Amino acid sequence: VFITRKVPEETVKPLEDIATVHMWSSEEEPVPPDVLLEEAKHADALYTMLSERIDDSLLEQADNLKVIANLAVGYDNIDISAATKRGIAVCNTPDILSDTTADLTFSLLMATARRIVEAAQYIKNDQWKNWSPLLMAGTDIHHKTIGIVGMGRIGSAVAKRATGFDMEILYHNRSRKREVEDQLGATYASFDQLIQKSDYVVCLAPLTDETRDMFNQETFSKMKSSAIFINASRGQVVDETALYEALSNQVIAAAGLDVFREEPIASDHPLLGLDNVVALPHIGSASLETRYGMANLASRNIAAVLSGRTPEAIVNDSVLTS
Ligand code: 8YV
Repeated sequence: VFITRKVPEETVKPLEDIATVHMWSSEEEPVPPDVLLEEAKHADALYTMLSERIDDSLLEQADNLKVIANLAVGYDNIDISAATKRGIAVCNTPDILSDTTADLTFSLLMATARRIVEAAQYIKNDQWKNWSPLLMAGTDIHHKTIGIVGMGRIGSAVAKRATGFDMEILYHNRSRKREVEDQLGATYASFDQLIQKSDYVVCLAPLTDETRDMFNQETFSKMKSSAIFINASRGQVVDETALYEALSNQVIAAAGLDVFREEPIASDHPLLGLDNVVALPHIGSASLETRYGMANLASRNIAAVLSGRTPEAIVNDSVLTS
């Protein structure tokens, strides 16, 4: 088993009973592509992160590979059809991270609306010399309209949190979700209706050919000028140049971003220079409880496949029967 990042030792123990485990242990440097390829050529299992691209040319040389376990619910870093055609199982870590990611998404929405980061920096910079009625005045969250794009497990958990703030909930998704309509009072909207009516446009959609660049100059221009855009899914759903223009020219009011097109982003990234942006380093699922839970699940997924059992979370289950 080759693990592409340093994960907690204790979560790897069950794997060490059944396999030889190699782990890339540098906290500073990602695994170089040539090391990944060399390890992949001999490995029965790859334990990967979003940062590693697992493409057809790598898989072609990975003759022994039986399973790839991603430490993420998303798997857009892996060529699923190339893995499936070679009978390689691709596993992920769904469910366990939904509430934690929803907590972060809602925190980001609140931090952006109420200017929490800007205000905390203001006081630390010793700028708080006086008080005025509109000092660091933000915008309300309660009783506003939230539009959730991507009503999957994380989207539903965000909608649930929004009910506690008496928000009106709109959602857009590939398919209607009757349970969020019946249980949380959410209303289905077309993408255009949602972006036009929402005070908070929250993207939780996976990266697919349909969602790539779905937030662009045209979509930002249709949003309210008071709208706040929150992205906790994938950076590639956003045209960042268009977002920068929209935020600089008050086409929309603010953005809270946990994800970027190229991660990690450089400190001179234009979006970081804007006061109306709250930026986070892709920490949606980063609570200790959840990251340990995800790591244990990734190990269990690998152990299951290598022992001929059905893993708890598999993306391409057709390989189990083929
Ligand atoms: C990742 C995520 O797990 O699960 C996902 O799809 O985006 C995150 O929770 C995290 O960035 C580690 O790869």
